Amino acid sequence: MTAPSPDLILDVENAVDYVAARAALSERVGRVREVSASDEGKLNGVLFVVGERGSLVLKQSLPWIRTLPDWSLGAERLRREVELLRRWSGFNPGFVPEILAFDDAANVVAMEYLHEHVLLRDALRSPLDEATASALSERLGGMIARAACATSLLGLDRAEYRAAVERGRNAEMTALMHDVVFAMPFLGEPLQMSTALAAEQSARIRQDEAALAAIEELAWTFETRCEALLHGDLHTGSIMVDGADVRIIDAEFGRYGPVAWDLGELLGHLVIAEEVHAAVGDRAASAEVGSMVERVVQAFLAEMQGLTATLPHARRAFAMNWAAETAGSAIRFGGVEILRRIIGVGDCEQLRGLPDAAFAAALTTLVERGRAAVVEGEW
Ligand code: SR1
Ligand code: MG
Repeated sequence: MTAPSPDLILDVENAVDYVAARAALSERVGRVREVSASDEGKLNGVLFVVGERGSLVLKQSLPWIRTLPDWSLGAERLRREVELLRRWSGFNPGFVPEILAFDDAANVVAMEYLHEHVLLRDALRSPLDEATASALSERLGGMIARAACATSLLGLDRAEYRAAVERGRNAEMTALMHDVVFAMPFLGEPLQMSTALAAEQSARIRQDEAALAAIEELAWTFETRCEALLHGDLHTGSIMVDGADVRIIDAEFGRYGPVAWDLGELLGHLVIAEEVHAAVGDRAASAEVGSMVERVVQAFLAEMQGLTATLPHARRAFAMNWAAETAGSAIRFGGVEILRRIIGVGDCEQLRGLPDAAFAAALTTLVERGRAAVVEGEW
């Protein structure tokens, strides 16, 4: 059942008045020249506002999923996103867009408009040069390690950690992510990408006892391990890049959870990009993106080495064992992320528009690799 409509639903027309009524926003943009709506973003509405003096983005959460309006979802998710982005900017300065204002009555955040940045998912559609692939891998792996250290028991004392876990609960969004990643795709729910081939692969996975048992275990870990403050949905559509400059967006799933989920979701999407290039015969681009999978993991481990260098010996030994174990579990989480994008409601935008033969090749290979990652812990 759809939730009642809120008083204000921002659109390209009323956004002009919305900005004009708020001094901090109107001073930034001046007289508004153009407002356009983004068609990205499954959950929330996003408007780009460009004025004579400057620009900004307005993002609004409504009490339903934007692309699935019959699906109710608490609009306060945006407050969680704002909190998480503010928190992350503390240990990852420069990795988060500037937050200009948060309106908790209308659930609207005004943020810096990153004109030059594009989604990493889109950047990965073209071949990356070696220097950019290398710098991006280093930044992304390092960023995940810094968040893990700063918000876990490695960086907080026990009382601080317990309070942070308590504050960081995000039950509704955790339940949504659980359902769309670990449950619905494997229960035969209607497919988003309803091609015969996707349906066939979905039926195969649903009869694969080894895969289903491994996914049960991952769902358990996802729900019960409150290690550190996660972004919670760190796929390549939640990361904006300009060359090697990285900005993290869409943090409404932020919560305490297993670091391997953040790392693994990212790795899974790099593997998807790798296989899309392979399916259209661009081997060099495929190899370059493929190499980022290992490079992100190495950067995560290297940053963990640096960050834990001054810890007492035993704690450091534990931390590095934990980091290695996290890198292993990330492959498994990456596998389930690949599978759910292909056979679930989360959708795999990267495969859209591929010629039939390339679509079939990418889909089949990705299901094989996703399954191997989940069951064997290897891509
Ligand atoms: C209802 S589909 C929700 C998915 O979109 C977001 O990007 C998240 O990945 C989530 O799983
Ligand atoms: Mg998102």
